[in-house]
Amino acid sequence: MSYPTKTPDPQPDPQPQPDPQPQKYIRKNVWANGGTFDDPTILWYARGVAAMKARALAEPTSWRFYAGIHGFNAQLWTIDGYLSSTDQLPTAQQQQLFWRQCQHGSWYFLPWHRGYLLALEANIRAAVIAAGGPSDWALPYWNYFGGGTQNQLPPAFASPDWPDGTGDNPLFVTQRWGPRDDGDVFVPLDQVSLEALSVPEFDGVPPPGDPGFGGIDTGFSHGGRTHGDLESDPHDLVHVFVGGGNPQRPNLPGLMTNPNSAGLDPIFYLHHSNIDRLWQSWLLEPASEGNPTDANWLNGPAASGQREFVMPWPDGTNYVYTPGDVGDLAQLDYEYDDYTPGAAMEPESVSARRPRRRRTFGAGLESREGAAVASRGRNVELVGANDQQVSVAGRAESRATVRLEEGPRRKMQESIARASQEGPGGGEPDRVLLNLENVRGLSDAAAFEVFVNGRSAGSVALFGVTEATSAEDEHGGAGLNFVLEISGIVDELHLGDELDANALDVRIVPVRNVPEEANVTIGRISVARQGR
Ligand SMILES: [Cu+2]
Repeated sequence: MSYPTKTPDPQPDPQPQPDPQPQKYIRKNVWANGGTFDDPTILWYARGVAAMKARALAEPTSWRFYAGIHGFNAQLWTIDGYLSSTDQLPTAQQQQLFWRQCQHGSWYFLPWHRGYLLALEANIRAAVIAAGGPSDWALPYWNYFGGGTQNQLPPAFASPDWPDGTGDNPLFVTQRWGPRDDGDVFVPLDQVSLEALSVPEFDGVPPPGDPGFGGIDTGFSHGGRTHGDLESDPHDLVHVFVGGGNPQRPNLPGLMTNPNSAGLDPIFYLHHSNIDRLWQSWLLEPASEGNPTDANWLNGPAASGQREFVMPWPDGTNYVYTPGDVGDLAQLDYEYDDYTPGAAMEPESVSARRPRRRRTFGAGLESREGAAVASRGRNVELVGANDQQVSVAGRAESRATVRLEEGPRRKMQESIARASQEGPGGGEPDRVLLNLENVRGLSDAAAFEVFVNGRSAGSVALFGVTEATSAEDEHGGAGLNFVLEISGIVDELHLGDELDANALDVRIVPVRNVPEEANVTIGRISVARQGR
């Protein structure tokens, strides 16, 4: 399909219009003009960031106050040089209202971050205008999938200097170590994918089922355990590949690597601008079922007595919003210049190497376009699990055997056999999901690729794991859960008559060094089927 580059304007109406359509701000690709300070959008972003950075921490429109809205950890900020003993923190009331708000592991992930970006953008724009800059300034996005060198950190962010050679480039941070922890910052395209965009449901089912494109139904969730499909890949992976870890100090994450420091890095907002753009790309996919219509999503957690989503606006007022307020881009004051998810994925990308169900079966999502699409089954059954905790350390692979129970395995195989023999009329085969349960550890930078019977099932990044491992965490330190769809792999095994073995062989391969001291463990590895 083709993607519109712009929302079409409504047809001219012969009747007089009381309110003309307000002009939209256009968010553009940061690489459109080479990603340097020659691009006025980037230059003015830098000046706006500098203005926010010049404000005191306790000022609601300061750079650090905004980072604290996402997450805050005094120890981490102090080590990284963003908090000193002379800083006055916001009052307890201010902190309770605004700070530690970010929504992860939740169906609120996308709408919360959309409002966060809107407010940050409004603050930067106000600073830009105050300095005599363009009144239509809009936040750019970093589309690492855009082809060519676009997976590299844009040059304006990579140098400590302004274009005139003087230091203090506000877009530069030292704690950005990249995927190899050596300071070379890029997104390795063989570890990320756009597979989330082919998931039809916004809200999925809790583990061990598919968490859906946008995440599972939760209340206010500052640090949820199970991330939605887009949140896991590419969102989490890009965070930890950009931030990396300090090679001199194991377990010390780059700013982007930990949710409690990510908002301090100016590249954060361009990454999230791209994630926000991909939400709209997904809505434009024929198979997409659209945003939730459930009142609990539309009205947000405040409707049931929990915290509200609220941002400090540049004029001193508060911007309070719900997911329903921000779910439809047509109702907002901005749009993107392009909704193509990724122009040129490298041929060696994970998604190209990974077997995909829609290629294996004629009854894939595409062939059902236009037909009355019955929503897919949401019944989940455990098919099997390994029998002990798995440790991951260094660069060494870890191995586990997942034994499959006779009954559920046969049901799963029968549904696949029916679908493959009868083609489009054979019904939707079971989806098969690999679960990494209770993943704990002290290195948010850790990332690994997971293989099932020698085939790549995708990569996961442990963004948020340190917090999820702490006993003070809202889930008592139970760790994170990861869900990888392995339907395509199981289809291949079925077609190759390799599925009769009563077990699957799972290999966990670190894509970067996992410090020994981080004690990264996977509580259990299991396989579930999801169907009718
Ligand atoms: Cu993020």
